[in-house]
Amino acid sequence: MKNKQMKWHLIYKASAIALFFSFISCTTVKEPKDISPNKVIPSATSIAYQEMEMVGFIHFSINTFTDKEWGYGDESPALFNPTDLDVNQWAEVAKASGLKELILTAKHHDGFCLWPSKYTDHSIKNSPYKNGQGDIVKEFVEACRRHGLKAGLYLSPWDRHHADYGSEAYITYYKQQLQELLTQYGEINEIWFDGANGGDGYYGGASEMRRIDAKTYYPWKEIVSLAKTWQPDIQIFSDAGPDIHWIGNEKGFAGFTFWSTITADSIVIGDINTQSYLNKGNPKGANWIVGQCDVSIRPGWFYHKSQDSLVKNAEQLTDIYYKSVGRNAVLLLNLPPDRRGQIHENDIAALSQFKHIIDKTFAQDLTKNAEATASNVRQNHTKFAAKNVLNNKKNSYWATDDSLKSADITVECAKPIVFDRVLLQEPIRFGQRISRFEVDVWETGQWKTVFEGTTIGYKRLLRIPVQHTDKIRLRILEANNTIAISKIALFKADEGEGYSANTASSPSR
Ligand code: FUL
Repeated sequence: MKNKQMKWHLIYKASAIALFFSFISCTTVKEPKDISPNKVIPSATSIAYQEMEMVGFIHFSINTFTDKEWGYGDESPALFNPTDLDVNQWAEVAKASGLKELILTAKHHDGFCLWPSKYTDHSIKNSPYKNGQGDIVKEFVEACRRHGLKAGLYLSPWDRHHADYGSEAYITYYKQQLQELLTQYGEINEIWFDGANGGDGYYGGASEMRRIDAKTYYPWKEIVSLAKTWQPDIQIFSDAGPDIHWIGNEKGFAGFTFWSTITADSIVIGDINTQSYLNKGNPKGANWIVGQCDVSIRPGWFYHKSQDSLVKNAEQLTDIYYKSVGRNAVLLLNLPPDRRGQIHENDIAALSQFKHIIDKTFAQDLTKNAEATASNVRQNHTKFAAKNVLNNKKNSYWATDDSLKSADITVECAKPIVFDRVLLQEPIRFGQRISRFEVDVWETGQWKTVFEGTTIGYKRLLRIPVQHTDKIRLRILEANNTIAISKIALFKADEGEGYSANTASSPSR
């Protein structure tokens, strides 16, 4: 009897458990899978780098004291004598201007080293600065850390001082210096390999012309792998990446069309014929490499007193911002310290106005309380809902069903708004997809096209004439994979931008 009771008890228990589980599986709606990624997608480190948006350059070296842009290589280290060097000021100015990283010219083309390298005497150890006991790389990296900035270093491959430049011995020297920089100062976040290479120079007294074969002289693959061994998370910049690439000009402008993909193997570092390729990227590129737009706040990369009145003003800096950050790239803005060793007051004034303008323009997203609807929502599921483009959740996005080649999304505000800036973003963790889009506004009972665009990528900022409307529509016309958008936001430009798409000769460019 006892056994029979036990048996019934067990059967009862088992069916209750089965019932419970079938109830759970009926009521839990399974979250659909994300859209499938493109063949080429960014690493998490590349996304984090792109999200920094603005980083800074510090060109400071012997040229600061000789009033040159490119030292010949015969300059005496005794000339390097900043009277009131303040690395904290560099970091404070950078931080206040919204830059997330600084990159210092540890060695420029003239070969002078801002750290006491044990492989050369052509360095700070033979300068009056701190009686030859100084190490500006160390001071710089520590100041960046103190201020929560990432720290990067520029080590010029070209060296107009070194006697062995052009031979194998120099390559050994170059690797030794790289090792010093990447192993003696804790975490270094970026290393910058400049493309300028070969020409006349001092070369240990030879004073001659030396040309190298850019294709074969530097063992770049080995250098990159050494750098990654010494600093596993470092981001490496060069014309060909592997992590960050030059944008093809020194004006700070990415192409109107700009893809984050290129085929790195097709690029020879220092080859000027690749400038247009680097400026546009390549939708079929095999590698995801973040585009970086370098530009100086002054005409020169180094400080020259004669350029104190030629500092780019806030309007010019804002224009650069739209053409770099606003075109899916990262802005690298150079702030050259003067002979004191400090960023000049004029540069600080321009920077703070620039920051103020950008902050004001983007302070208020006018789509607050708006609704979004789309011509198609993937699987009709809330995970891909149109309204996802309006929230600030990092990973949410609107997507369509796979079969669609075009689609549109409409944002309707609760009341009419006045705006002239549009922010668009793609969820780039799945790759970069959009290659043609248009933006329309609802005006007197019909749609009017106000912008015709190509790429979007991580971030696209559009400057359009002032619009008064309550409805805006984004039409995606071409994409290389399932259509997806992560953010749409609308803003009214601060007057300080001094740019009006109404009067600009080519509003969309
Ligand atoms: C160039 C160099 O020749 C300039 O002096 C500067 O350092 C700039 C950032 O890169 O190629």
